[in-house]
Amino acid sequence: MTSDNSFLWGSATSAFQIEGSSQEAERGPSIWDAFCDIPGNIADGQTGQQTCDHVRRFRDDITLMKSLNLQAYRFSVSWPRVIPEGVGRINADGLDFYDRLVDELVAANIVPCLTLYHWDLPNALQKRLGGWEHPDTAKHFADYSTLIFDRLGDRVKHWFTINEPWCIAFGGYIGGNFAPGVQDRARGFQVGHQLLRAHALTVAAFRNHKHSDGAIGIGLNCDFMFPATDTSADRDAAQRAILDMAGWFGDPVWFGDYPKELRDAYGDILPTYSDEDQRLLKKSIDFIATNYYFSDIVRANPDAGPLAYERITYPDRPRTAMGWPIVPEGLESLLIWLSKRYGELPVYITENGIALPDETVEDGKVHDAERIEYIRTHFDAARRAMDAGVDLRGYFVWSLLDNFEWAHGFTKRFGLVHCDFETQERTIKDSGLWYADWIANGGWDANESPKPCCINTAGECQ
Ligand code: IFM
Repeated sequence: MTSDNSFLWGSATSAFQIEGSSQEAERGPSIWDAFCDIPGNIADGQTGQQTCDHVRRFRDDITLMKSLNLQAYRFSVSWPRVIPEGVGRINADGLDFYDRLVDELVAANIVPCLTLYHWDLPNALQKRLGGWEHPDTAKHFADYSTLIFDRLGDRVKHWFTINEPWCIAFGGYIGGNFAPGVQDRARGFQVGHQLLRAHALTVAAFRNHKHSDGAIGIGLNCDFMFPATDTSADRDAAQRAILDMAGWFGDPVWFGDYPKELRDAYGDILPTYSDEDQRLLKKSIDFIATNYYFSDIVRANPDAGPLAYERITYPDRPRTAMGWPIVPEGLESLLIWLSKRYGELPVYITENGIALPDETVEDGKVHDAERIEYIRTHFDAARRAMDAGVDLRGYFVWSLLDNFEWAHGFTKRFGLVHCDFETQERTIKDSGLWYADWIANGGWDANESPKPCCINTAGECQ
């Protein structure tokens, strides 16, 4: 993504999670607004109406980014803020907001990295077409994306089409804990299929655009899977589990089709691409972008679903407030796996971070030593992957601000900066101060070897 191979230290957010819908630059409703309106869907009954009120406070938030010494900021554009019904009428105020945001980032010498879709589909498209299940939604997405290329492409050179298609398809249509709350595997596969078509159409539009002098990719979320034992049965099962998650979306955007293992296991419920779709999908990424939070252990089990594997959570690892085990070496293994499979392209870690319980502001400070430890051990894991040959070009800590954590509402805090959702007061946490120093000091010390991970795949200290 960077033309000169320089490394970007950044942080990330998304539109629905921080912007609020304030009167200024008012947005149309998204599927997440509709989902929040159904009692029981969001842990604390909260909504995305105000969140961090970033639309009105973005200048102050850029000042905070400067205090953190961020070199890059990854944010998403809200499709329904720009085109309230998903097609047709453009909300000039909405588009202006992103124009000003990008201008101010550039003026602050912070590289704007733009995600076109982070889960907030215009609800009008859900109601009228059935959302991502309908092939026309992919075309409408490419048209909306072209509008953004037209308006911002002179200044934005770092693009992501869709953030975490796995979460959209699996969480929204198989698990059902995300909008729109469906539980049906075949429909989940159809949604994944159309998301990939949307990505491919958008990348084709980008590559034919007058502002195509940037780079574009898709943000994949991948847990890593370590085999439970060193038997070939468990090793193969772990590979199938990785393909089920990372390969579901990673293989099509590089090879032009789903992994054979998925096709063999799922059969006809996995849709088929036309020749034209395959042509557009193949090599439709300029870099690998991955979001990493944790890993699991995998065991072969012929009775456990079509791919015959079972995921087991680490029994003895410390856990985050999300209940996720802390497995830094999984990031190292994931980066190596992705790089080997997908052409040794440049790689970006587009999200990585931790939610902690009970964070409070005392005397203007938030002491979050566990977050510093989490981030530091993951930075070291990334560095080991670089030493093993991965062409890593950037790292975006999730998240700049505490924000609306989807079905968890405001109960999980991921920020480097604490946000009081009543007063909107921001407080830089100890981790934010630590990260500012880390960036100012140039990241890993060139003379310092990253610490080896002392914990093996069984969770024991070696
Ligand atoms: O907050 C989310 C983000 O929107 C997508 N990736 C995972 C984060 C933490 O759950």
